[in-house]
Amino acid sequence: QPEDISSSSGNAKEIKGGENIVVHAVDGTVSSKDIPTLAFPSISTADFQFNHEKAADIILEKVEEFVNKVENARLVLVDLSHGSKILSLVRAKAAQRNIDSNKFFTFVGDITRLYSKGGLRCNAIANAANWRLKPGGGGANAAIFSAAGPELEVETKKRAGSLIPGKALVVPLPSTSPLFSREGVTHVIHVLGPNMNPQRPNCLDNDYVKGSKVLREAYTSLFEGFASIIN
Ligand code: AR6
Repeated sequence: QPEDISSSSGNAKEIKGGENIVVHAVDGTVSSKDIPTLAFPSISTADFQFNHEKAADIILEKVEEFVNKVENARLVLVDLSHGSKILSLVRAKAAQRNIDSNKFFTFVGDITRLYSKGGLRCNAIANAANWRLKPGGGGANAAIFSAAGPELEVETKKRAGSLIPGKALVVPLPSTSPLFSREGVTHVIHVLGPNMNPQRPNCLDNDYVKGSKVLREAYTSLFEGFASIIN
């Protein structure tokens, strides 16, 4: 039985990955492991210094909205370590809500290695971007641009030169990108969250009325972007 990934287009493709991974996308039939999946980091909670407790509430509110609306899709909140505060908060709060654990769960791992290191297939990954949509900086942004190769910067530039806080930009990856060939990721969705770090542009100076509104908008745009590539 060949390994397979879902294909939003339904076209048959064969992607040869590193080591012994041969991935076949099949003809539209969906088995449980083919469910369109978006992996996302917690937007704004590291470099952008957004309050974790407030962010966790917003993540769950937005996740719940999405999973109640979209039938055949999964969302996965990812962070690098088992000690992740945001993952613990979200897990604890999710347990108190009525969220289907097949449609939303947390996962520990590098968002650029979810399949090759963690065995988790994700069609799309979200990037906690900067407003210039540039590689580097740190965190998820640096890791994703570096893992995707120059293709991501080229494809991003074709679509936009910058991003407003609260907005997302869907970027299809060419099959030559290692994120596609090795990990099976077909789309990166850049998201710009609210910034509470005075060292970074557009700092909201602890204005959590504005900040929470922008973080909600960011997740709405991200999940709408994801919905647009699976429908
Ligand atoms: N895999 C999974 N999760 C990660 C990874 C990774 N490789 N790297 C970081 N995280 P951050 P922000 C988690 O700082 O707060 C950049 O410099 C991290 O632990 O990436 O939105 C950009 O250029 C945290 O839970 O994003 C922007 O200027 C989450 O990802 C700025 O940072 C988000 O942390 C954006 O800051």
